[in-house]
This record gives sequence, C-alpha cells and structure tokens, in this order.
Amino acid sequence: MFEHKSERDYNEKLKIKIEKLKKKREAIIIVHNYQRDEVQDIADITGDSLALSQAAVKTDARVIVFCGVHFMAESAAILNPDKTILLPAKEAGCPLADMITVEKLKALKEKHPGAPVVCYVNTSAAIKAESDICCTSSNAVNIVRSLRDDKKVIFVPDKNLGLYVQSQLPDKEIILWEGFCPTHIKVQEEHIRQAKTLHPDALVIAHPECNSEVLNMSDQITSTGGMIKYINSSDKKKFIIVTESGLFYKLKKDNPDKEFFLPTEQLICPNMKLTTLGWVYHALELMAYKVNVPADIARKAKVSLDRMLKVSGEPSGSAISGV
Ligand code: CIZ
Repeated sequence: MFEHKSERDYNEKLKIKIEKLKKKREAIIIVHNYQRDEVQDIADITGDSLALSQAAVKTDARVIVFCGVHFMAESAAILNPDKTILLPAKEAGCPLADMITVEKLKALKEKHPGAPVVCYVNTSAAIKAESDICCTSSNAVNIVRSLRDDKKVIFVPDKNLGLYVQSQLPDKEIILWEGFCPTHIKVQEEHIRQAKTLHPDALVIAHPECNSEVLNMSDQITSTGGMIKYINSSDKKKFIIVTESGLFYKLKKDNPDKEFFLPTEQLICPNMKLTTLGWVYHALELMAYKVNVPADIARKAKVSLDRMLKVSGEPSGSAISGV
C-alpha cells in the first residue's frame, strides 16, 4: 500500500489515510473498549455496548464503522436503518451470542408462559426480535427491576450475568440459560487469590460475565463503562481488573498515576482482536462489510432495543409499560 519503516510507522501512516477516507465517506468510527490499542486511537467514540448504541442513535454521520463484534454492528444497523453500518472484520462474532437459537428460546418461553424475556445485548437480531427487552452489562439490574409487574423473568443467554442480576433482585425469579462468555469464564478463584496475594492493597473490579465465585471475591462488579467511571473517580491507586485486557489501554491513558493488574493473561477475546487498522482502512475504502438485518426482524428487535434505551435514559428503576 505504501512504504513503511516499522509497525509503528505503518500504523501512523494508515491512521492518516483512515482519517482522510473517513471524511470522504462522512463516516464515524465507533470502537468497543475491548478493541486493540491502535484501533482505539482512531475512534470518534469508545465505550461499552450501551454507550455505543446511544452514540449510534445520536450521530448524523452517513456511515458508521463499528469496531467490535457482529451483534454490536447489528444493533447499530437496527437502530439506524438509514445509515450504512460497516463491520471491518467480517469474521468477528461472539460465541456467547451463538449459544441460543430462536427455536430454543421459543421452547423456553413455552415452558414459562407470560414471563417476559430479557436478552443480553450479546445476542443475534433474531433473538432480540423474540425478546421483550434488551439489556447490557451496564443496565441489566435496572432493566429487570423495571419489569415491576413481573415476578418471573426469562434472562438469556449469559447465565453468570443472570445470576448476578438474581443476587441483586432476590424478589424476582430469574429463569436462566446456560450461556457463558468463553473469555470471562477463564478466570477462576485461584487467579484472584494469587493476584490479591501479589497486590494486597489493590481493589478487585470484575465484570458480571465472570462466575459467581470470582464475583464474590470482588470489591466492585460492573461493566467496562462502569469500571472506567469508578476508577477515574476513585482515590485508590491499584486495581485488579477482571475483564478483557483491551480495557487497560483506556484505563492507563485516563489514569497515568494508577496501576492495573490482570489476574490472568488469558483475558483476551480473540474475536475482539480481529479488527486491525488495515481492516478499518479496507472497510472505508471498499465500503465493506455492510451489516444488514432483514426488515421484519429489525422492526421487532428495535422494539426491545428502544425499550432498553428508554429505561436507561431515565432514572434508575423507572417502570416500562407494554411488556
Ligand atoms: O456491554 C458490553 O459492551 C460488553 C459486552 C461488555 C462491557 O461491559 O463493556
């Protein structure tokens, strides 16, 4: 493409080219907190799924380059039917999202007639279309709480997140699904014990996709967006971060005076790392890969995403009607 002396030089030149193409295409680049450092560098917005969905709704750009995984780009497409949504790394999927099918969800609904379905954002558009309301790790507890008239709630597909919601809302009966994030479940109690031994004065901040034993050993349980907010305003100096390692880049940038430790080097999501600057350049140059959702699925899935955004935009615990 062009001559370069080192990887750094290559990346810097690519960033300039991406910036030019981005203007030409009237595009915005939105980037999940788990993406590679150099991809986070070219972001107009970084965040968790909730923040990125909210940003996707607000932008007036014609093209959204979504640096994340497929279900995230799909959500952006559902919320923005008039915009072009590009997923630079075509193969970037989510094994958790693939752990439930529409047929299986329908069978679960039949077993629990009348129970509303809350689907984690890590699901396909088809599952969102079959659900009453969506949630992210930032707002899962508030979303389930908002279903005030329903004691029994079906929660798919992440069992650990569902168990965490159950622990916060003991008056609800949460029907769980056996899904899990293959990256977060790699963390075991022993990793936390070792990290605490090495860094006894560090706070443990864990993502709710981790198993209950790990969560029980943590000082804070929150989404990546929640971790950033908590750490940026904390006067503590050391943190054991129990989520995908991509978050370290922003944490370190925002808090040069603080120290961050991973409990295990295994906290790397291979799908999140598929997006490279080269693929972002390719996406903008060739307008690839376009993410489209069939209109009937998109219409129904939008209802569950819009309900979530409505509850999230309102004071915590606000009730929703019509579910
Ligand atoms: O909500 C998200 O974006 C996910 C999948 C994790 C997080 O907490 O950012």
